[in-house]
Amino acid sequence: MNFIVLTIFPEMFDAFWAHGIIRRAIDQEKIVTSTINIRDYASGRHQMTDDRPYGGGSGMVMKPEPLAAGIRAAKRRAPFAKSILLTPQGRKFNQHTAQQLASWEELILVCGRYEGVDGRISHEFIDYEISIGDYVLTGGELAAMVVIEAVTRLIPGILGGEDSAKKDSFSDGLLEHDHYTRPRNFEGEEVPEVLLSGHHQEIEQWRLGSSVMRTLLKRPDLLQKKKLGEQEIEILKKWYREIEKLLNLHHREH
Ligand code: 4FL
Repeated sequence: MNFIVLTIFPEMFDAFWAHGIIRRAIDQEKIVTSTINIRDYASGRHQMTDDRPYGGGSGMVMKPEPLAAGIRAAKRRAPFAKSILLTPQGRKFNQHTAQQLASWEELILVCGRYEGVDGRISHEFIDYEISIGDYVLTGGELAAMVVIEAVTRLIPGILGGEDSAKKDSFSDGLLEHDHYTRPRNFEGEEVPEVLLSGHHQEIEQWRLGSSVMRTLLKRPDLLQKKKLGEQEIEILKKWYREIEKLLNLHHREH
């Protein structure tokens, strides 16, 4: 995958490229990364990249010429690239979008600053607009990093375990199960016995139960959307019966 980032702060990406999974992906030549400084394509003594909005109002707008020239330069480096603008107005980014983007060979990520970019850029130079959530940042740089990291993790051969990405939260519509490591007793709380048993089938059962209940408690919206399997329905029914028993007990007392 070839990622090209257009930004007025290319230095923000230096640390990002240099660590962890991104660093490893670059070293293993699974991804190629570069930045284009939008200011390099701005003209005039001050190389301004923003200007006051037509029609008045507060805030600044990113000028179209430097962005267009920067995107054209990126397209020369990556002729088949799709160009993505990071903006609060974009489609909400999720794991599914990450999977779709991972199937492209080349991506140009355009980081807006200020109040936004000139409308003619979004109309004529951008294939997709992506938001990472309903909040406002001062620029698209952090959003671009989020997208690059989520996509890079999905490239085959990058994660330690080949199937880790498949077992991740969201990939099957459920949250991950609880995880435990040593020590067995931490400040009075024990690791669930079954995880020490070595019975792989029981462990898998327990993990599915943990996933389903965690999702029910923390993200019920995910369960509503998901098509539940037979095992998952059984788990919910089991807990439903437990709750009913408790309620009946209390009912008798009151
Ligand atoms: C981009 C916010 C993507 C959320 C300001 C400039 C943003 C953003 N997702 N805020 N770009």
